[in-house]
Amino acid sequence: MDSQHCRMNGDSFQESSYIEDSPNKNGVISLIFSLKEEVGALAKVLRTFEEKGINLTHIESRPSRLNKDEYEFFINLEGKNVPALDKIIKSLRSDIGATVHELSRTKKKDTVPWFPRSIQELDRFANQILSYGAELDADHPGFKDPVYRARRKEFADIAYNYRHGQPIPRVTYTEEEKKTWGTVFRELKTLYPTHACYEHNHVFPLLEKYCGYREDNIPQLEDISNFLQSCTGFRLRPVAGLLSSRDFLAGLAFRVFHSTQYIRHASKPMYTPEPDICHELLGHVPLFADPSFAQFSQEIGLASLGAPDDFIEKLATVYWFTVEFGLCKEGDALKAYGAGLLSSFGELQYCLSSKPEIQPLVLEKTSLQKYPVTEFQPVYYVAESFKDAKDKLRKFAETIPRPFSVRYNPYTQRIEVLDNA
Ligand code: HBI
Ligand code: NLE
Ligand code: FE
Repeated sequence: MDSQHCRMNGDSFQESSYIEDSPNKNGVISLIFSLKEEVGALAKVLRTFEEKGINLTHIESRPSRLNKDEYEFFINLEGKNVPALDKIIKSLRSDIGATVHELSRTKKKDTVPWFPRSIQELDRFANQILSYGAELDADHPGFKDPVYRARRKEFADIAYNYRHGQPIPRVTYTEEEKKTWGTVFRELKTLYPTHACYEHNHVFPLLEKYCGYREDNIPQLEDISNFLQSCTGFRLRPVAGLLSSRDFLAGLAFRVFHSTQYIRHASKPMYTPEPDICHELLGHVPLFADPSFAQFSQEIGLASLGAPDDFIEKLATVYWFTVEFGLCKEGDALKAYGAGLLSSFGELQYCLSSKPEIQPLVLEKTSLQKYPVTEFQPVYYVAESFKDAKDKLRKFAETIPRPFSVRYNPYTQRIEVLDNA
């Protein structure tokens, strides 16, 4: 029951679209209902349960946060007589005018994990960072560097405090940070003409012209976000560290890319396993300015909404072998479009050498591929084109066991859910 108690104190319980995804094994059903404050209101409800012979095992109350003349009641009951319970819930709603949230029910095995329906709801991910947030892991090159750690905390705080719609705070980078950026920028720029895909090379000069991409300047997320919005509607929002795959992919459904703002430790400019501003700005950003790639990326995001965990894992793998480490065909040549390649001097050369294994992108197969996260990839997958990848992704998404389909309404910036039931 603990998770449900927590939820009462958190924000997510106010969301009526939330369906609890961990039904209680003991056959306990939890409900929250709210009632207008008046004499006998609760007694009336309790009598309904009594009449139907349903045993209440727990009850708590608190004033409603949404409606100040209402009270909310959290109850547990023995879930033995489910048909009777359905009737009670109906009657609470229609006869008593109560708002009822059903938090868990054993029979709901095929429930759907919560997902954001509006772009503002992405604010909820801000403090759900997996690792490397303000606290760095012990094997991180910055772990023993107190100055680097303090700096990372400053960046984490920007991300924690950020809300949708605000301008992204500008950062004054230190001389050391600019030097690290300069090294990465200079080396990569020599490889792009021969190793990067057409779209990357096409957009890069525009970023130099409009967004301050220079060897001696780390560009600002706000400027890039505005530029991307004018190209494809993609925007950036700052993030403190790694999000779960589910949260991260959900952002893409809204054409929102969660971007780190800190830079890698100065001791290792050529490769880092975690995303940093070099990776985001040199690897990801140029591609998000391309309409076809933007659409492909959003398609992965849409496929992820409300998908079961095992499917999220497959989509994360597809994301990995496309957006992060994808190769594509250009005539007879292979080029890199994956951001993890385009931001790593070492791996960008390696991926087009004869060393790694190259496979065609076949999502049924690609989505099951195991991969290392802290070294060069042994296998890469080749896309025919972004459009082809998007068509494949759509077909793949049709195999997700979801009782609904989704589409994004760019005018309202909301997800529309179309019931297939
Ligand atoms: N979180 N902030 C952030 N940045 C990423 O690039 C990222 C993430 N979480 C998961 C992830 N990437 C991918 O590896 C897939 O799991 C989607
Ligand atoms: N290895 C990449 C780099 O060094 O820029 C980052 C990859 C992030 C997934
Ligand atoms: Fe990335």
